[in-house]
Amino acid sequence: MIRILLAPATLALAALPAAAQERMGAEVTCQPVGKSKQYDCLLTLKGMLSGQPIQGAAIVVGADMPAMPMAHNVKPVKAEATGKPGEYRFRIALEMHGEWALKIRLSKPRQDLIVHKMMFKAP
Ligand SMILES: [Cu+2]
Repeated sequence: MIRILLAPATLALAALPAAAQERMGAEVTCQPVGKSKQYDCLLTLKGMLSGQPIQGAAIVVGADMPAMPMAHNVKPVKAEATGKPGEYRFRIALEMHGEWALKIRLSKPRQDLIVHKMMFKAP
């Protein structure tokens, strides 16, 4: 009985476009801007299973240091599409070098939060 009821729901989910259901993953690479603690970053957003680039996303990126909770107050920035499918760029001003957790907050294609830890070393 339960199996019969579940089957149609599973089919309906499978019919949705990948971006509407699949978990999203982000790859991020950053380069320091001169000798400042500003970084120019490229973010690639993909479906974690399909690897398909996710286009038309609305993304705001914030940052915290996992080792120093509440110590920093980095202004979140909007990421802009570069034109390459699934690729976005943003410039973020960090307050010190070390390990940061980028908080990649999406409002499109759906609400999501991807936390991406990475090291920011002195140039
Ligand atoms: Cu810190």
